Amino acid sequence: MDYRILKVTAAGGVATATISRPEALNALNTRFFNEMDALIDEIADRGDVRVLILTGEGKAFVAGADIAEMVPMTQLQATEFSEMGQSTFRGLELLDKPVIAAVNGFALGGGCELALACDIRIASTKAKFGQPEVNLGLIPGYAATQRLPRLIGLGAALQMLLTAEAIGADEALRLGLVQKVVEPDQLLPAALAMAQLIASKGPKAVKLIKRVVRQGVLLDFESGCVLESEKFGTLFENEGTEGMKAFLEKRPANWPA
Ligand code: CO8
Repeated sequence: MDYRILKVTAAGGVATATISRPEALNALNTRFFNEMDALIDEIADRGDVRVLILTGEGKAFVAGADIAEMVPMTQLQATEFSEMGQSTFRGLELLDKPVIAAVNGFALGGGCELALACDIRIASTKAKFGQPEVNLGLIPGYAATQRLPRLIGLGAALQMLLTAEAIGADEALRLGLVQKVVEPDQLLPAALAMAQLIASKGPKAVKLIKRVVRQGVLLDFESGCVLESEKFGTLFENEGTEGMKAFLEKRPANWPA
């Protein structure tokens, strides 16, 4: 794929994709979704990448879906634009490798929804999160109505969605919307350190934790436990056996391919 909006680098098991359309505060257009779909496929296939970091260039992470692209849309086109974004963001959740959002600035509307679809969110003190769709006479279209209440609870989610008031990084941390807040110059180092820590763990276990948690939250408790036991078993005579032996032999694990 000829990436024009995403700037992708990879080193030490970690890929970083920087959303780079700063003149429009990285607003999400059709080109972005096509590139992100291609990136998800690429990261899934790359043996040298274990964790993906998403961040934004300039003062925004992403200031929302591209309002200029949306304004002439018919009802059918708008529904399709919403479905396209939902499918891409679901792709991040279904990707078998963890995705960390390093939120550098505005994460509004579709930008907050993109962060919500990542597995872990780290925010700079400059980050601002909000769902301002209601200001435009719209509702979210990339699943914030579904992911936000699941992440921060019904009352806090409805407050954000109905008032359109943006919140800062500390409030986002208090609500559990982000996992960590750091100074702006520490954002990428902190995301990279977390990504490298994850990349050093058993690769099959990392993949299965994401899969079992992501599937499990959509299941009832008993079905989720059945899934966990089944996947737990697959790590024996495999990576888990090596990890346990390494512990007992007081040596670093040599993860099987
Ligand atoms: N779409 C398109 N262009 C944008 C967007 C956007 N979401 N946000 C900013 N821009 C552009 C501005 O138009 C401006 O362009 P220009 O220089 O050509 O005038 C440039 O980026 C810089 O923006 P500002 O001058 O406004 O910068 P400020 O620092 O003054 O303000 C803000 C920053 C507060 C972030 C402001 O830009 C803003 O309020 N942006 C819009 C935020 C917003 O409402 N986002 C939600 C959009 S709706 C959405 O995301 C719904 C998702 C689901 C869609 C479902 C599909 C149908």
